[in-house]
Amino acid sequence: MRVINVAAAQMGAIQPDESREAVVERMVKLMRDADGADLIVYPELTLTTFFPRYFTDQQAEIDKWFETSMPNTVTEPLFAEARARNMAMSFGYAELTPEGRHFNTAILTDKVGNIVGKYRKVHLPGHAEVDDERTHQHLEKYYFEPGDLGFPVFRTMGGIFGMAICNDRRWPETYRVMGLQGVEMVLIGYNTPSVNSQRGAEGPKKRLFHSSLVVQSGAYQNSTWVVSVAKCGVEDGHPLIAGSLIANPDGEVVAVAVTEEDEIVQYPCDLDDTVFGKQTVFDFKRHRRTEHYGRIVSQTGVELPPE
Ligand code: CDT
Repeated sequence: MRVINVAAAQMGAIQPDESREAVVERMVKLMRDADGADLIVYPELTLTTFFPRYFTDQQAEIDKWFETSMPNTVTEPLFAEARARNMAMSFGYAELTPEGRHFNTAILTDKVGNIVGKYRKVHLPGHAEVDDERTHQHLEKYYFEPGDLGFPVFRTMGGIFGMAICNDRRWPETYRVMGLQGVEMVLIGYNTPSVNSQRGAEGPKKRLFHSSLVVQSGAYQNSTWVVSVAKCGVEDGHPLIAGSLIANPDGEVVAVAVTEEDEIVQYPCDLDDTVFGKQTVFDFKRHRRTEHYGRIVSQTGVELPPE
């Protein structure tokens, strides 16, 4: 048995004027609530409101949402608490590199607070320019460039861990690239608006269904644990779905959030539960037929067959 006691730390709304210090206090409280956890996982862009809903062309206004180093003065108390509790952690934040590049990033630490993994969001949803046809803006393509690190996995705590961020969870390629590196637990944070900005009839029920569907199938098809963690509630009038969950390597939901607020969803995940699926139906080496998968990497859009 290789049990990792995992706490999915769902976070309720963060308002635009809420300070990073106040958010870190909430994160520390969740850490205390997750007593006994080996690993705590927070959402995408944990430290601020979901700012890509706002447009500004002022660089200083853009950059104020970003962290230029990690850990930094504001997050140091979180790292200290994690170290004191011997708890590994993962959280998302907006990263501004010394070269001036902007990424939607997540990190993973070991149990003594060292950063052992970094991931930069690859699949950026939304749009790069203000679109008045939508009920709300989702300007991730304006604020960030696509991640440049691929989908790496990291050995820590006796297992193999990977990360993905929000929209990445909807793409089977995300899980498969990590599955091909033997991933045993995928950590995902998200901010998903409760309503489709281009189809008002698509509300929270369907959005929660899709969120769970993709995570469960990613888990099953790669025989891996998946921890999927929301920032939710109503931010500045904009509702975000909750539904944080932990899926086992059979694709079953073993623990799920019941509120739309700060909440710990905890489960003892045995990494050895990934072995059976990886050695049988999803033994990639025996069963994959890569000679037929060329289109997956040679093509982005659809190419219709000849009429
Ligand atoms: N944050 C994030 O990636 N949210 C997207 C919303 C898609 S609608 C533009 C998601 O996939 O949940």
